[in-house]
Amino acid sequence: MSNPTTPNLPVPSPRQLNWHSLELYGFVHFTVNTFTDKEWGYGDESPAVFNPTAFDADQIVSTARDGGLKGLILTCKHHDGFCLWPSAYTEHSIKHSPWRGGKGDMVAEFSAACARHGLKFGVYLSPWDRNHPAYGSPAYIAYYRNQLRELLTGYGPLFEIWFDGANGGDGYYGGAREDRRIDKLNYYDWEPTWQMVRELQPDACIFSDVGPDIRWVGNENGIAGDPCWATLNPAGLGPGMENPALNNGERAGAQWLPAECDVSIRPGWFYHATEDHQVKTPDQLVDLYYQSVGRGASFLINLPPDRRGLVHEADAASLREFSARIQRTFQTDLARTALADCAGENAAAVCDGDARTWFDLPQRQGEITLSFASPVELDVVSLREHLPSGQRIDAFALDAWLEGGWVEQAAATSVGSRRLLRLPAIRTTRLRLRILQAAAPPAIQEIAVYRS
Ligand code: FUL
Repeated sequence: MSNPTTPNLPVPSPRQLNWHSLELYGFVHFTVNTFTDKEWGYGDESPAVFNPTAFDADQIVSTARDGGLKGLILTCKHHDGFCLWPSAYTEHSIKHSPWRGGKGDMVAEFSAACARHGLKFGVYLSPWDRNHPAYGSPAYIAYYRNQLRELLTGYGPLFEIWFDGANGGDGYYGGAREDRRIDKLNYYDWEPTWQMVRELQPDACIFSDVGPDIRWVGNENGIAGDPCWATLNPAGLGPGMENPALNNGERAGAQWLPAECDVSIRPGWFYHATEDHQVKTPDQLVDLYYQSVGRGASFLINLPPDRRGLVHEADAASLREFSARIQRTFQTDLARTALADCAGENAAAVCDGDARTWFDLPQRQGEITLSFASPVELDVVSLREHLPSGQRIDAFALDAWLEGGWVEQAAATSVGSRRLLRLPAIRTTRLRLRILQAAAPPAIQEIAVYRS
């Protein structure tokens, strides 16, 4: 099933394709900040403050699993420089904390718990280090790469490496207590660092503001733009630099660089008891799901452990209910029994529920009609393009047959990995997808229909 007029569109790499299938995964922000009630530690915190009283990686990971998350990314070192593993390159780590008598390795405990519960594991290693004396000089880059090598080699297969764009400013810096600005484009010399990730963890996706595998969505609210193109032109841009194109992507972008929507289940990235009543509600999380996954991006939800070292009950309850609602909505695809037709041709591949099949429209514009044997009640439609063919659709509309005529229910632009359309509840025997504009004849993998 290959199109005769295949254009030279950017397409995802195999590792990006795997990543696209995850859609929903989690962040775990945990460090000295949890105990000092800060969001950004200055770097002068004593390791002795890090003392979770009941840390249980299984509780955290199984809470994430019950919430439908497919993986977890741990802040192994945040901006304060404190390491959750006993790095050989610094004394500023759990080695000098009371936790497990200074003999513990929290990264190892998370990695093992993820493996036990069937979640993928990823690491966050803050490039900005407000503790390290050499931050700002080339010696720090060597230190950073040494630490990264420890994480890339000691903790099993990693699915994502998270390179934060927050870079430089004031800090402790080994006692200097000063302001250190860095050249965002050149200081970190990212290419060799990314190369090391490729060598040591070839299947891991590299996240930074501008990729090379996954881009930031441009806000920390968990909301992708509409449209949200999976393509971008990252040339001349580096992590931490202003780039207004991140939220929507760039239709003519030269590189496949899909967006990840990171957001915390609470106002802060770290746990603060004062925010116990501000945990996002299941409704809010559902809305964010539609605004991230539903726009072809991924949804990265942060679950910050509390001072016990557990996901707080309020967060766990909200996540569980969110997951139950998503599961209820998407458990029955009503299109599975429909007949799919495109100008007389059988287009069954769009509604067979099989991610490996798709239908090639003969032209750049066209219609696919789903007919149901008896009326269905629906309020959500899910569309997916066949990603190895690139993002082809530029504009489409969806109609329903109501009282003897077609009535438009939704119209939008980007589809890509996924487009979820939330509609007012309708009852119909026919749906019609109209492709209005496309860069090449669309390859449509899925038209699925649900009642939320
Ligand atoms: C930001 C950081 O400054 C925040 O503390 C948090 O880690 C967030 C995910 O990324 O750049």
